[in-house]
Amino acid sequence: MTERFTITTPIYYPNDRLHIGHAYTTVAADAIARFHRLRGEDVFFVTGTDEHGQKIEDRASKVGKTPLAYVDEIVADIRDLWQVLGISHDDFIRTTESRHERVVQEVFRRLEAKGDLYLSQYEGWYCTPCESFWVEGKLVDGNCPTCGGPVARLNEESYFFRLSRYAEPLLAYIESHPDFIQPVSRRNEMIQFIRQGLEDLSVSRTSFRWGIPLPQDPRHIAYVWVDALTNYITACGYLQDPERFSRYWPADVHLVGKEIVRFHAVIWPALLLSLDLPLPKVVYGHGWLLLGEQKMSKSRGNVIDPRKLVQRYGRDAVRYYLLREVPFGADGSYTEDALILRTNVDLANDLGNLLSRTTAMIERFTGGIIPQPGASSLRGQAEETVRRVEERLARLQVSDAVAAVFELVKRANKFIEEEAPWQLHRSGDARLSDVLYDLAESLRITAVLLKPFLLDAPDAIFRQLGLGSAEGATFAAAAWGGLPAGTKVQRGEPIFPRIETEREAEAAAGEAVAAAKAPKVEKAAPAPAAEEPGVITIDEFQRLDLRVGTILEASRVKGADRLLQLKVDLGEQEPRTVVSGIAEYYQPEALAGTQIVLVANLQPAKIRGVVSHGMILAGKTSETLQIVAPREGLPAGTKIK
Ligand code: ME8
Repeated sequence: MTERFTITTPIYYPNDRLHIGHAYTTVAADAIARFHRLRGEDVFFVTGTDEHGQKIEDRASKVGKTPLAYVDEIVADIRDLWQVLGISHDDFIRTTESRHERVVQEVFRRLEAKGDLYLSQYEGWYCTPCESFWVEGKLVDGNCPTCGGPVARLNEESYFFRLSRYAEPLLAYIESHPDFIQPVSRRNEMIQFIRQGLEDLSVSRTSFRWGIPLPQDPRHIAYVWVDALTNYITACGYLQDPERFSRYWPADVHLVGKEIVRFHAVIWPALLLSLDLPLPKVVYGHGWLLLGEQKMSKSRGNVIDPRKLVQRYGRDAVRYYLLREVPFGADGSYTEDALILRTNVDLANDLGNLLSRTTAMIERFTGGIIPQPGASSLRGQAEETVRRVEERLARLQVSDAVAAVFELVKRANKFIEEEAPWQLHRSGDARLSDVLYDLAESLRITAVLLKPFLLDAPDAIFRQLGLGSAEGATFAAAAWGGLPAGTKVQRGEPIFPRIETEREAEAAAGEAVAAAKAPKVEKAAPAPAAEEPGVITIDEFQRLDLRVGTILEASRVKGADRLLQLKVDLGEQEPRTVVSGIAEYYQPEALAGTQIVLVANLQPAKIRGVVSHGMILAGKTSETLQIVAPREGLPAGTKIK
């Protein structure tokens, strides 16, 4: 029988637009879901919206809308956001749907039948943004211990769920299921929390109307957390589709932010115990994305819009950043600079260049045809990488799994420098085909392993390797040797163009920008000049944009004995054309793959009819000339300082 796998995200409050904190959880869940699908499992991945409660009622009335009209608009926006990010959920549940209302009402009936529901008086404090009740002793300086915001005194009739009854069974369950709450720090917190004793939970309200009325007493509206948590069983078909329910419940993973672990690891399992339903296998509480020191949150208003980032950098870059940057489980700060750096270093330089260098060399050295495999040097590491990705994702170590793939990419880049295929080619060494096959096959496996995380790059890599689309490739395709010899590569555009920061763009525009600005700064003090003649300041040096490049192609310039025309990969969208006076010292055929240092912001110049965009550095004596290159090889585009 096919394995099945159910994963959920929190259902988000549609009280405002979502931000990258929400995207963080959803993209991580998406990656895990895609991984299980790649392994051929029957996956059920559900996300949705938590639409009831006072907060939404208040927001809607402020803008003069009915609560439903208000949430409808935001929900449409949320669905669109998930599409923009390529989220592959199988169901999107809204708590306002009738399938859910029916389940919540039946849950209340069953809690009552079990003797777990009673009417009493509630006295305490309520935090509306967190939809949480607190007893006096739990407040911090009189404020909500979760968000630090003000709380309101409540004194009203309420139904209570006998949570206290479940403290012992819950503790026993948590202790006998070490994987139930993850990571282990959250598990320990929860054990502490339950050991202090659990009080019965107020599960209904009479102070607002926007919610699901209790069937036994319609004056009362279901407490929003009972309404919300129940979404997980509604989506799996509880009380509606027994076959589906027994297939997809219990969930394998509830992925949530750490601030709501308490609801998922205490209240929810207690409700399930009362309903005689199996408990979810794992509740995983990941860390927060911070902006500076603070949690990014709708109520604080310090949020980043994921859509803008996707527009600017592409969905793969944003997904990659979210999945890779912060060790999964821990908190981490968001910065746009870090996103740009990740994209430029890992995606543009490491991965993009590996692909462009490999396909360029296969074109030059074997006529674009993938050679026969021979003795392999990368196979061991590629197989180890497959094992690591599987093992880490199975343990929900998402960022570590992504990192493992990029270790293989780094190894393959280093392998190019070690083996110097252009030299093997020059000396007619038969090992050339082993090396090229190793590189191409490592790239193909990388593309398969990246499928849970990135959506466009795997296809682009497959296409450039001449393999068509990556869509049909399952995890089994990551086995070494799947790349058929004889395939014709199809070099294309760089898959991840380097992102220029504003500062760099200004530097590259160089003279033009300086000249255009000149009249405006006439009265400003001149930049401090160096004291000694012939000495330059650090600022003057920094105007030079020196970059590592990789020669993709070289040819002679017609009618000029000393000139070569080079196509140089600088990690930019298009390779640069550079004309260089090195023809007396280098054979053009031998140059593909060679690294150089380029003055990248030199004013373009037309030389013998060819426009040259930069100048490569070389040392010259009376006998010889040598191109300057980084000693161990560096990714194309690396800045020399
Ligand atoms: O809590 N960093 O909804 P919500 C990381 N409706 N993740 C973040 C984040 C941040 N800065 N900000 C938000 C609710 N999240 C309830 C859930 S579930 C039965 C009901 C993510 O809209 C994280 O997953 O406030 C967090 O738990 C969730 O969004 C909170 O979303």
